[in-house]
Amino acid sequence: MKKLMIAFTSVLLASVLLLVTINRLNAVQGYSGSNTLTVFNWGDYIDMDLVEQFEEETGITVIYETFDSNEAMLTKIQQGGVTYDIAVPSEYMIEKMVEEDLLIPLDHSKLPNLKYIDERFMDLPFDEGNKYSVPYFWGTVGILFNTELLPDKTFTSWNDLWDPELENSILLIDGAREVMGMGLNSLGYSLNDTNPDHLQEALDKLVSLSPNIKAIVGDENKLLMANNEATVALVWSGDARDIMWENEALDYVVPVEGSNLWFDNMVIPKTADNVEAAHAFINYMLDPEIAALNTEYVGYSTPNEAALALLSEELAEDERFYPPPELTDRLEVYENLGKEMLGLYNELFLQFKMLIN
Ligand code: N2P
Repeated sequence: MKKLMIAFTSVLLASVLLLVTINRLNAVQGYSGSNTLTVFNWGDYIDMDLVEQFEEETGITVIYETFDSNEAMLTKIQQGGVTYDIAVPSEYMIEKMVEEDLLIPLDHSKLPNLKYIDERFMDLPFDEGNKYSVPYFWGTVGILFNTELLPDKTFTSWNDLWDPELENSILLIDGAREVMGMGLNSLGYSLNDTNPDHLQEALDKLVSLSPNIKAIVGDENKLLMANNEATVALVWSGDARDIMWENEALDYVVPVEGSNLWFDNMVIPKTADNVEAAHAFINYMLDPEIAALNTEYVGYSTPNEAALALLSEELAEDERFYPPPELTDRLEVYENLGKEMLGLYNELFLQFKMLIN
């Protein structure tokens, strides 16, 4: 009997060990391939609880990485060292990535929730037929300012930023198109201008703004503005929305000369290792309830019509963040200006940055 007990216990122990080993192997396998999804997104641009929920629902492990400019994102994808399954570039960058053959065409049969996107945001010139990209968020670029700390200032024009009283006050986005675009717009030029003389003029104009610049920053701008450590910032609209929830003294305006209207879309880069899971993730993010929760969390404007209907009126009807066509009509979408021109924008911006930081 004792022998029988020992034999039985040994078999039981061996089975438990085997099970543990199989589980371990599965976990490791998850990280090395088929059950892993690598998402590459802008900083502060998703509700991580929703990512966790996706993992729970699908058993897919999400590896999440962030970037803070289209240019930085492109470099990482071109290097090809990481198997990014999803990226979220803006329109002009999508066009460039298609040109460089860096994207995989989407299988629309795996994206039934695409029907919830407002048709205004579908089939745009940078990706006709949405062959490669699906709308994620959209917005504008404008000025965020503190009405309590600057009670006598009004901000309607880009040129209001050149006021000598704003010495060492302004935060700028760390983006070549945004900052050069502001310089160009302040001179009455298009933010897609390709005349090198105009670009040089824009740089000179930016240089004359340098005494007023406090810093060129990434997502730290939120904390600095929320804590009254800076009074003015060049920002993307959704970041403004998010910071204004924290600090009620702040307001956001899109200057009269015009500005940028942008669209960030989800794409599957050629670096992808799990195209199936990438489609599942995109479709999940398009679900109206998920998109609504994500919108409430990040503050950006959703292109998802069904999600918008689930949001509070206060959020969905705020024209600062859901600007009417009269406003969007006078805004410009960045164009893909070609390698050389984008190189010049980057180079001039770098010259300016070196003066500031
Ligand atoms: C989020 C950045 C949004 C980028 N922090 C706008 N294209």
